[in-house]
Amino acid sequence: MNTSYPFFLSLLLASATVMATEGAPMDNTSQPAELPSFQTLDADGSGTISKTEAEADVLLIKQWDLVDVDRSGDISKNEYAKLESGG
Ligand SMILES: [Ca+2]
Repeated sequence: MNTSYPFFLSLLLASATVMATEGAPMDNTSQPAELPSFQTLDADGSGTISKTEAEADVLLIKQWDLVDVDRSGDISKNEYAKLESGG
């Protein structure tokens, strides 16, 4: 039985580490993940974020239809501010 002990112990430690990582106290599921600033995404400085510019950020392009509220095809500063504040 002695020979199997170290293996068992390392297994125990490994699963404890996984649980510690997964059980982190911060729960971000309902919050928008970190977003770049409007200025960062508005690469050409036009004052709106085009769909091409939005492609620089996976999270933004995923939510494009939600963010582009008026379906103008661009994201205005106001629309982006709403996304940043969580809707
Ligand atoms: Ca732009």
